[in-house]
Amino acid sequence: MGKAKKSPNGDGGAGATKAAETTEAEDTGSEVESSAEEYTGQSIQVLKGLEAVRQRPAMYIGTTSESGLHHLVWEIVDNAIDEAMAGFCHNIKVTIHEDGSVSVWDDGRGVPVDHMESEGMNAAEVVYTMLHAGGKFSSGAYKVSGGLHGVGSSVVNALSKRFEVEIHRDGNKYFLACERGKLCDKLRETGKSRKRGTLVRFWPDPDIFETTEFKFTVLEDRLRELSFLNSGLAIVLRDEKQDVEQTYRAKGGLKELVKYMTRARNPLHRVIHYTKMVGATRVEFALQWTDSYKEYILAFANNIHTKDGGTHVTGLKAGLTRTLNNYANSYGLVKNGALMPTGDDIREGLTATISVWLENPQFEGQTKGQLGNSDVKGIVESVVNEMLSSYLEEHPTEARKIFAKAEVSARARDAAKKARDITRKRAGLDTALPGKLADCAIREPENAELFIVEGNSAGGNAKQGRDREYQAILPLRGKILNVEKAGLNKILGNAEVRALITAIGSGMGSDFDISRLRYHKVIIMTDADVDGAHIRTLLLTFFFRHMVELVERGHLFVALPPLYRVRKGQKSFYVFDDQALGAKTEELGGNVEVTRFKGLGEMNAKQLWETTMNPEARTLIRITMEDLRKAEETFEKLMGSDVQPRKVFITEYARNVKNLDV
Ligand code: 2B7
Repeated sequence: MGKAKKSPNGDGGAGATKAAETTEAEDTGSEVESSAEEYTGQSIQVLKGLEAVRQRPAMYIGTTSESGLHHLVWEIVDNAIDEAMAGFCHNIKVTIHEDGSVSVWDDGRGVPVDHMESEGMNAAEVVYTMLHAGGKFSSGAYKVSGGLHGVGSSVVNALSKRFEVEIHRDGNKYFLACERGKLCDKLRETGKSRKRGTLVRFWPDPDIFETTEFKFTVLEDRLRELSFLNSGLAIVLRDEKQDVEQTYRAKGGLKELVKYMTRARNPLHRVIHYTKMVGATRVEFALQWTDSYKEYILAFANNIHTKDGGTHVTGLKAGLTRTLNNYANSYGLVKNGALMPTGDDIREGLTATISVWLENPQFEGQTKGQLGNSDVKGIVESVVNEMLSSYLEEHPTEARKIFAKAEVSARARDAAKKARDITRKRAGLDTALPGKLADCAIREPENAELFIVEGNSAGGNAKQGRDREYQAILPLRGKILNVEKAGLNKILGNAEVRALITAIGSGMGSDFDISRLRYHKVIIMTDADVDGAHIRTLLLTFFFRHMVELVERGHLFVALPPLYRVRKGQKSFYVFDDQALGAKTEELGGNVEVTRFKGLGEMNAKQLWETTMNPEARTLIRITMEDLRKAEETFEKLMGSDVQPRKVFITEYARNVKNLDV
């Protein structure tokens, strides 16, 4: 529904009907749409009246699917709601009939039936057979309940194979009928009546709609909502096919809507509910805080749910913040050094509804789901401020509860923020390099390598054996923390982990920044034993959790130290597993001296360089995401209480190395 609907027939008037006839005679149909060249001013002229609606129904009701079908009901109901808003109608009844039609009855004044000189037609006929008859009948303050601004009735008529109106007015009963938008029974008096009101019944045109079956459940939700929005109005929904009937009536208006919304939660107080007129604008709001952490704000403008908020919602929020801040200040509720709750803190646990009525609502945004009238913000803000301040003054107990809730939220928010700040800071923004890092000379990360070495003695050997030009050594003492189990704060409290993060330089988690990486090769160098495998798994888990990009970009490696040295005479060979040992021994013809390296510390600096650190001879394994996932899986095994699978894994993992060197 948009302003676009006005354009094809904006001038309205009696001519429109004639033009509609012309259109039908020529049956321009879809040609008009498909041929851009023929889409001239003249063609546009031809597309007038209700025939235009039939040719482009989607332009008027959005779609011809089920939702478009139900839209027909809303267009009619909107007129009844307008009559209720004007104060003349108290009952609306919507009936789904067995023959597939829907009727809407309201007990308002009844559509006028006088002859209109200007149109040469009866007023009721004008209302139902001409586009844009709406303006001519405007009388109340809010002619817009969201529909087609009074054009709705004629649009529904155009899209119905049959359309009937019965008017009860001035003691008489009147009737008119149309087929596919064309008047077939001119308005006539059909008898006396002691009732007042309008009855519209229509049969949707199956040539237009994909489905013509109305659904109770679809109608139900909106009618209930309308009853909350129009306090006191009784809306009956009846389905003759299923013989079910439902009455919606909310004497308390939005207050009852809020109660309905918080029915499953624990409210801190009774619903706060106010209504006020400011000039021609009516503001109604209802509030209730519960012990939940969520915020629910439901907003309406002229009965339309503004799902994307808008100026009324901004005004409500501003009013809430201002009022509660003022209240806290005047009662000295915020102690020295304590935090003033923010708007978000104040709205934690709040369920609120706001409904505004204005003469000219502007619906904005992609789906027109946002109220745009800028003056509404200030109006709502001051209404909320005025009403809520006096509520707080008069209800000190409730006021304290509401404020206490906001305070708790403020403290929680502050604690969360502090934790985040510490994380950021610790995660590498403090750039002082750790004391135990033996850094390399070069500053170009592309060629620099960092060896993470377990234990001090291995660390010492690595420092001596390395090429200090481009190789840095970071010895880690003892087992690094089990990052799986510890919280982030605890992890960052661990000096070893902090040294690691700082040395690598790129930060961690969401603050990870690859451009600050200090070494393009980060190499884990641990013993070839069970402990070494364990610490390696812990490190891999840490990287997976907090620096996954390091792995994704291929910067993480595991160094593979030899397991044995095989010596024959003056010659030494290093082998990496039992299989290789057998092969080598065979090759050398037996009579060899075999040394098993239990740890890196058993190798001297020269041996460490020759076997594990020298790019010419070493074996590095680039860690892949797949490896990380495996480490992750095996982590369970490692950390579990079951000893056997742990042992099996460690032995396999430590030895089972493929994808050699880089
Ligand atoms: C803009 C047009 C559509 N209208 C009136 C008066 C009352 C009235 C209506 C209506 C839907 C289903 C039953 C005004 C407004 C036409 O002008 S439409 N009631 N109900 C309705 O459509 N219900 C009216 C001023 C004085 N007397 C009557």
